[in-house]
Amino acid sequence: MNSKGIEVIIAAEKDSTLQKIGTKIIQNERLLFEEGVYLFEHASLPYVGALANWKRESLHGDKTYFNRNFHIEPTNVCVFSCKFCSYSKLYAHKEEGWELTVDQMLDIVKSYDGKPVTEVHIVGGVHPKLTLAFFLELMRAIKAHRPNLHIKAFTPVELEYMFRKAKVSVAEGMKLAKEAGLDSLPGGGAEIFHPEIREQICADKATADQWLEIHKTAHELGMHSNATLLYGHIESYHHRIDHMERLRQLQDQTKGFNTFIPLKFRNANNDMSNVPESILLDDLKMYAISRLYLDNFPHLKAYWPMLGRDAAQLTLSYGVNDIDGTIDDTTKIYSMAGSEEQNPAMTTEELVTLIKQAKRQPIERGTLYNVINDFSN
Ligand code: V47
Ligand code: SF4
Repeated sequence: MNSKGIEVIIAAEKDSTLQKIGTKIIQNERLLFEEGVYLFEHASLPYVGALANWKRESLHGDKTYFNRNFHIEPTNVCVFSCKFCSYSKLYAHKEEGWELTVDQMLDIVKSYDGKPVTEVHIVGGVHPKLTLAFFLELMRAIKAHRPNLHIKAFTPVELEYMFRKAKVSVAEGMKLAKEAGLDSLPGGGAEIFHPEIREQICADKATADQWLEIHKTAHELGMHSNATLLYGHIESYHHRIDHMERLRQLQDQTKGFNTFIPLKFRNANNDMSNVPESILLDDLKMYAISRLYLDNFPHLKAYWPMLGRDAAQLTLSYGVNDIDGTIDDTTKIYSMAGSEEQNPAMTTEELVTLIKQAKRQPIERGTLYNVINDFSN
């Protein structure tokens, strides 16, 4: 949509505060905390959607990125007990879970030999016996086998525990991880930063400050990272904006974040199954408002294994310009939590079709948004 079109939509808005917010957006002015909350409370989906779509098109045109990736989940045994987690087993019940050796994980990597994947995403539970040394060995083994495979691995929850056990500082630990082959950090473990909610849903794991410190350290070492927000459970709108505000402030300092990924809470098989899931209209508003509030994040991603591919396709009209990757049925986190994607895998052709159906331009990217292939034609 051109700027005349969005100006007409803003002028037609009856609420003068929403009009003012719309004008700020098209003048590239930063939204205040209370304006973010106001959007959640008062804006209609078509209004925030049009603004977010305008913002997305002014940043990226129709370009919509995806990559060819696979996941490795080293273990689902975990010392923590997040209430929303449908996937982990406490160490006391470790025989019900899984635990992969370095060789088993290297075999997974080798099973992609000759295939055009560019990224391995490694995250899992926090197993008390899997040490920093173990994961350094894993990364060295992967890099020795396939040096160009980008390793996007470990949440600050896993890293904080590994570093604490190994008695190294965050700075030392991150340096060791980088030297062993860690290329970037995924966005997981962020959940909701605000202590009012964090203490209710994941009290015992890394705090918001620890999460932010580890990402900051990664950025200072020249690495990029992503950030997530787990939404649609017991949090309020101001908790969501507080979370985005903390990310926006760190990004102002480091510019190290690539992508923001809102993660829809799924309620199957966990201790929060009594909490209803958000409706599609609110999912789309979440994406749109993220695009508007996080003005210094280049990319906004819809993670289709969690959202389902139909909803993910819709988000491409609500600010989203990235749809993650092929996945190849290598993650269990979302199928175990009740996602409609029970065996998440999409071929490149399916991803390209999904993006083209939304009248967007499919671009295969590397993890750091280098263009690998333009599938427009
Ligand atoms: O931190 C766990 C979430 C995250 C549930 O960086 C749940 O490219 C919803 O961060 N309902 C891990 N969400 C996954 C993650 C991620 C995924 C895709 C891409 C990237 C990236 C990062 O999964 C956890 C937690 O927030 N999660 N359980 C659940 N029941
Ligand atoms: Fe463990 Fe992660 Fe599940 Fe929390 S979300 S219990 S840290 S695997």
